[in-house]
Amino acid sequence: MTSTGSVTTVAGTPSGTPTHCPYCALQCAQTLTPGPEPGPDGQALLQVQGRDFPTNLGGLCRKGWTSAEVLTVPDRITRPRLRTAEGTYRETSWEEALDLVAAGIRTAQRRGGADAVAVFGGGGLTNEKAYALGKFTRVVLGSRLIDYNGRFCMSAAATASNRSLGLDRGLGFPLADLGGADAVLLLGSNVAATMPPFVQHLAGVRERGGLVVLDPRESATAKLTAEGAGHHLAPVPGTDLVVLLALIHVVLAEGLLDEDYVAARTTGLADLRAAVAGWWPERAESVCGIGADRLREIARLLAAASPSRGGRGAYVLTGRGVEQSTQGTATVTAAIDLALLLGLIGREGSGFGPITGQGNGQGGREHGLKADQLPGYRLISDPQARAHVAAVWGVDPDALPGPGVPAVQLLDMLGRPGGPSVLLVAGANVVVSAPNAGAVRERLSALDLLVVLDTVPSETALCADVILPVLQWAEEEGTMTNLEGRVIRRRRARPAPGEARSELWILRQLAARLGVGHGFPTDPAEVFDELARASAGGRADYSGLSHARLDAEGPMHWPCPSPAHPGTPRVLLDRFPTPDGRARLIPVSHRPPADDVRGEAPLHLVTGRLLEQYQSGAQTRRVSSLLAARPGSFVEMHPLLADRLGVQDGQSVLLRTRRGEARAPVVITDGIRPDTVFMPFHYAGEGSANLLTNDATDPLSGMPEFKVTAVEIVPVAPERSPA
Ligand SMILES: Nc1nc2c(c(=O)[nH]1)N[C@H]1C(S)=C(S)[C@@H](COP(=O)(O)OP(=O)(O)OC[C@H]3O[C@@H](n4cnc5c(=O)[nH]c(N)nc54)[C@H](O)[C@@H]3O)O[C@H]1N2
Ligand SMILES: Nc1nc2c(c(=O)[nH]1)N[C@H]1C(S)=C(S)[C@@H](COP(=O)(O)OP(=O)(O)OC[C@H]3O[C@@H](n4cnc5c(=O)[nH]c(N)nc54)[C@H](O)[C@@H]3O)O[C@H]1N2
Ligand code: SF4
Ligand SMILES: [Mo]
Repeated sequence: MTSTGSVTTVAGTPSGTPTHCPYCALQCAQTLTPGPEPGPDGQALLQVQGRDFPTNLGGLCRKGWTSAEVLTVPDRITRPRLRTAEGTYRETSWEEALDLVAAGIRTAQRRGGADAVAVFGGGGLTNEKAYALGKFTRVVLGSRLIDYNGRFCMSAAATASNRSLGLDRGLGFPLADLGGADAVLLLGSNVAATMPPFVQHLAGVRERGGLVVLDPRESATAKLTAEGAGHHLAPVPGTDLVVLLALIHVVLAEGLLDEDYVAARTTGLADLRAAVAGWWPERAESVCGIGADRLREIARLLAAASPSRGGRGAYVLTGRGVEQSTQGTATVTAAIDLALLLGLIGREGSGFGPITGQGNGQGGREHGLKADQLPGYRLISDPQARAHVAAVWGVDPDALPGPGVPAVQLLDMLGRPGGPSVLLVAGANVVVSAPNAGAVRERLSALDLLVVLDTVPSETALCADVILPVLQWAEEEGTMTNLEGRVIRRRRARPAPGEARSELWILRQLAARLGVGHGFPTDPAEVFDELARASAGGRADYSGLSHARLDAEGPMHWPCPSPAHPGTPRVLLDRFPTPDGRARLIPVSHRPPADDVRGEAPLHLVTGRLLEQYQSGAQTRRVSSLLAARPGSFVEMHPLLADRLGVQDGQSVLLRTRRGEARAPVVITDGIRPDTVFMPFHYAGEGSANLLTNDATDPLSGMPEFKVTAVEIVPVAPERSPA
């Protein structure tokens, strides 16, 4: 066993079930083997080993190593549950639970029409489950109201990529390509904590001094720039777009652009030039707080890495730090503009890409969980797309509903006059992870019927009238699409616990009760074959893939339009899928965050992740070693700020924003700007960060403003310990 920091690798190729980690989009390869110990359910506990794969190179992070524990947590739900009049739950049969859900749906739709029932999906669901859920919503419910937690994650990057490049595949190249570059610009991404094995791909660029990290905190990733490995820029939160406009300004003013590439492969240079003319570095400095000379230095470093100036290549990558903002699409657009000016996109050894977060955040949007999309990344408003998908589904195109609304808006409509009165949630824990979570909890309680499909009693499941127990990860067959657009196989290594059932079975049962007796197969391979047909000719074309082919030939990148096609590791090499084949340079302008950091709420609250916890914590707070490592919420602040507020390390503070209040202990660190505090969002209860966050959204993508909130902090008198 070798260990490099938080990544541990096991040599050798053990026998067992080859599959991938349940959590993030890196989808590290694992081998699961039954161990000698029986679990609480009498089945052998699984042992996890890292397996060699291009993204993780055999490594796993601490969450991956401990992932098997998620399968046997003590409060795993194994039978359907109904809420009782007393507000507790009783177990029931599938018959009773499904009959009740179907009756609730029928009653709601009789009164309020098709859109009286809404669906909220998740980016952790397999492609097969995501596809079936999208089809169920459009065909059986006939409702337009479906969206998913990927809206909170990838929507700004997807909107910008589609608009500028005509395609959104997350990374358009294999991750391993980063290894050869001279520069990597990481915009608001903390991969050292969020995808630890990713860091191996940054070794080359760090050796050459070219890693540039933009983050108001000295994150684990920012620390990787120390000792000559690169640069950490800590902007005022919410001013990333100004940093990018200044970098573009310098590239244009100093003639550092790749003129041939820009002339041959893009349009819009004149407008972009005009838009950035006013963002000379000294003016940018006054807004973003990063020195003008440093901005010039970074622009020159990136330009020198461009192949057009003799460099080995450069990458511009975005994370949630810059995307989860009311100007998320604009900021990603500027990142793409910069990459285009330097001639990086669609060129081997260079590139641009957002780093997809959830295990299947990519596949979820490709196969129909997003309000405006049909399978194959087709637009639901496009008549040709509707005709194609309707033919595969055997329905009249006119019977398909139109586009729905983005997640934040959908949650806000619940239980209001004219809004949905029934909600089905599969694969999300919105009362912890949605912005302004206090208001979301209220909306859920205004519903006539809330149905949550989950493996555990998450905080959202505990708001439900009906909880349906599902299969997860090592209990099911299916496919996932990772951050590189690589389609991989998820394989079963353990029997279903108790009476838990796959969503595929549940949707088939509900469809039958609602009068649709066909079109919902329960074999994932069969669902995949239909999904492949539905995607044929679409942007995300999977029609050359099948479970059998992926098993025989290994993971493959989409588009893969025929059984003989080898898949497409690198996209956009020859042309952009826009009407004229060119990428668009798009001018964008800076707006400050929706919350005003002044007066009553004078500090910036930024939120994000810890290595040892995943998302809402529904899974990882139930894994004993992860909970022990990170037991609860906290607020990180600079010693200067702690002094000013008069608080000590470990002391509790009250945080107040326009949305609500939270309480958490202080952690003092000098790795953060003195005008900014940081909270992880993994926790429920009084330390829940999303009680504070802003549900204002980006007008183009619907992405909420998770990352920057104006906050007031008040010390709470230390409680006297009982005598
Ligand atoms: N351990 C762990 N790993 C995960 C996850 C998890 O929950 N836990 N979730 C997965 C998912 S779904 C996702 S989306 C990815 C997310 O992966 P990342 O994007 O790497 O994660 P975050 O911590 O949300 O945000 C990254 C950084 O943005 C910074 N930031 C905050 N505000 C700003 C700002 O205004 N400007 C800039 N430039 N930076 C800012 C934060 O300080 C933080 O360090 O991680 C995936 N991997
Ligand atoms: N303040 C703040 N808030 C944020 C963010 C932030 O950076 N800051 N990041 C946002 C981002 S990027 C994301 S992706 C969201 C994620 O936020 P959530 O939607 O809350 O994500 P998870 O905690 O992954 O929830 C997944 C749920 O699905 C369950 N589950 C697992 N497997 C299955 C399955 O196969 N089927 C079903 N039906 N259920 C399953 C899990 O037990 C869990 O309850 O949070 C967002 N919220
Ligand atoms: S980096 Fe992501 S996929 Fe890899 S082991 Fe950790 S959580 Fe799992
Ligand atoms: Mo995410």
